[in-house]
Amino acid sequence: MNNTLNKTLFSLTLGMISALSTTHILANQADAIQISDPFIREMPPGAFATASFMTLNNQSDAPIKLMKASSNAAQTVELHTHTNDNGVMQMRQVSFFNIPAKGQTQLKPGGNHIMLLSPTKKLVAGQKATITLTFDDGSSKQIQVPVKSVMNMGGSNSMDHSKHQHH
Ligand SMILES: [Cu+2]
Repeated sequence: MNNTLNKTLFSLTLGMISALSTTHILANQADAIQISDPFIREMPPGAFATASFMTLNNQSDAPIKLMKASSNAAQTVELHTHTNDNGVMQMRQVSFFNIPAKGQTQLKPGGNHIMLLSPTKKLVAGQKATITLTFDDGSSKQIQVPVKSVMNMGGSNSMDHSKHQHH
């Protein structure tokens, strides 16, 4: 009786170990994402928002979603994209950015970006802010992002992206 029970437990344990080792070989998603060229656009005087741009490289064999971003420099951080409605560029909040398997997603002016709303400090070129990126497996990555002044993205209203070049 005891012997049978022990054998059952033993095989159950073996089964669990092999299940774990086959499904958890990969590191978490945050480790599979490499960030290149991150920056935050310097805030023009009087602005109440700015944006961060970067390239997200996915080194894993599966697509990864960036679900959320937060920062020590802004009260609200949103994932935004641009849409072209009859020639009018508008920003829209999206629920995630997809980063394809073995591929990359570029966040750039006029396209996808991380919106920093209600900054908690003035973001001036030369400073750095922390941005935390959270992926769909719940893992997260913290990066130090330099603030840069980007001349050709000017305009007194930081929400106005209409000056971007069009094809
Ligand atoms: Cu935006």
